[in-house]
Amino acid sequence: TFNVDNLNALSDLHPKPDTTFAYGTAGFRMKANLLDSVIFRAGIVATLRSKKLDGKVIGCMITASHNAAPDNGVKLVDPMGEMLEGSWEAHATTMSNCETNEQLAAYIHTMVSTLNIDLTKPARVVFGRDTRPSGDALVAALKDGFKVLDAESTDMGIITTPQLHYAVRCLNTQGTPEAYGEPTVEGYYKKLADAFKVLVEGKPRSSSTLILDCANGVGAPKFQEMLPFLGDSLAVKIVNDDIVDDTKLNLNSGADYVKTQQRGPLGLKMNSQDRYASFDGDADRLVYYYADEDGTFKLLDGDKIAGLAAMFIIELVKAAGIDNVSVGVVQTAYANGASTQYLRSNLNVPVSCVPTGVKHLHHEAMKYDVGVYFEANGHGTVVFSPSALKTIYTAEESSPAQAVAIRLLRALSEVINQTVGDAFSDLLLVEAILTQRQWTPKIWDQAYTDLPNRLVKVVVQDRSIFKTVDAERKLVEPVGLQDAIDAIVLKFRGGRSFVRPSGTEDVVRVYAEAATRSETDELAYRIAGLVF
Ligand code: 16G
Ligand code: ZN
Repeated sequence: TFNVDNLNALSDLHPKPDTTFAYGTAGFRMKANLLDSVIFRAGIVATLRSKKLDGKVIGCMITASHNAAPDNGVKLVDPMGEMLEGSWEAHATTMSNCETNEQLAAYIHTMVSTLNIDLTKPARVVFGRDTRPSGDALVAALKDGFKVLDAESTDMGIITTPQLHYAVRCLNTQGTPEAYGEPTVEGYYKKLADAFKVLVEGKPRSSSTLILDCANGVGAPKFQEMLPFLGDSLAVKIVNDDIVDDTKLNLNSGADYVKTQQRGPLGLKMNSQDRYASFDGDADRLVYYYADEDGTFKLLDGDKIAGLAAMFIIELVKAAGIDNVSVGVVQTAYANGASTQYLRSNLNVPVSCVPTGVKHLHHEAMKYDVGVYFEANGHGTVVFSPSALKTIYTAEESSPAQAVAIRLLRALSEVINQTVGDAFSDLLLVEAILTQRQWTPKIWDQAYTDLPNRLVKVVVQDRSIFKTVDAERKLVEPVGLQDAIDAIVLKFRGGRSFVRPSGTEDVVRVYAEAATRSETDELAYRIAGLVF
């Protein structure tokens, strides 16, 4: 089934530019005009992965998330909707860097023999893309990649990243006891909306308006498409929904802008009556915010969402009388110190810290019966173990209060996209909890007060010399630098700071937090000075 002439003919259509590629924490991501060969070859990797897994469906998502419009990228999705396994990221990297058709053919042969891939097995792939103008041409390259080893492919068109993850899991679990849902966007909307309706049933709707900034990305048309399924259970006003003028994508808007700038989208007039939320360009990140009475901007980021979700789930587990179900929260070093303190001391919930990147958080969260994980930047979800789901679905009520808690827990497990962080699903989760509690964002915000924090980028000669341990909280190389950092941090009240090389940009990031704004800024400045 592997015809080298066929490979050569197809590969000639997608020549490799003079660039070195790497499958990083967010897949391959760069200027779209460099991606043609990479995406063609990603199609081959996806095909091989599917054959290796006995024809299980593999997903390919063409997106560059919160990056600017000229960028694009590709991520592969494993059968249960999770990120591609680590060892295969390395294969994708090697294949993307083969210089000639001969090298490419040789590497395919190497993979087939070392990984024992049976080429007579079928391959099935499903793919989608965001709204970027480069998407169409890159889809064509991907399809050529599928032709190399005859993968059977399904095009889901323009969709959000989490919708693709959802579809992959649905396709691979259809007809099994773990069936996840209908593998269509309509199936996705219906599943989320039905669960949401159960979660808000009988509760008065908030009189304030939810204003939803879609970063002029795919979240806009897709959330619009979900609204009829939600009916009158949720009132939303969508803003930043221009996907025609592609220069507007993620521009001065969206979750990344709001989180990093600590302000609302440019041009959006905020008032203290309403609540606000922002998606990023592929709708896998969510942040909330509001304006205080005096007009001060207040951010409710991924840490705040994790705290809200953990609080609600812990109380439901207790009320349902299934205390044997363990709940845990997973964060990264970027989590605000006040949020970690709140989780540990107020909620008494175990908190683990892992390196940046969704796959680390997801993996760690699966160690709990119910694992809540969020990055401060708004990417996160909740995962339920099979045994937790079994307990939740077989629990028997001995009081009306217990019956309510069990019903809500079941609906929560349905409204949450357990495959990956999903802005739609997380938004419905937050709205459900606020409605259940009849809380305003301000009441939600009162759980704890964020310590002032500052994130600084430092451009260095060679970021690969920075080596971290302890979930990126300590540097072991360059030798001596951590001692210098510690000595400075000690001088600041409530001081905390760490330095790590970025996984997505050619920079080193410095994070600092301290008791006051000015002390935080000074701390960040002094640590950055050490790194530079
Ligand atoms: C990637 C990660 C994101 C992380 C970011 C950090 C995934 C799907 N995405 O975008 O979770 O926050 O990288 O970037 O894992 P950095 O290494 O440049 O700080
Ligand atoms: Zn994203």
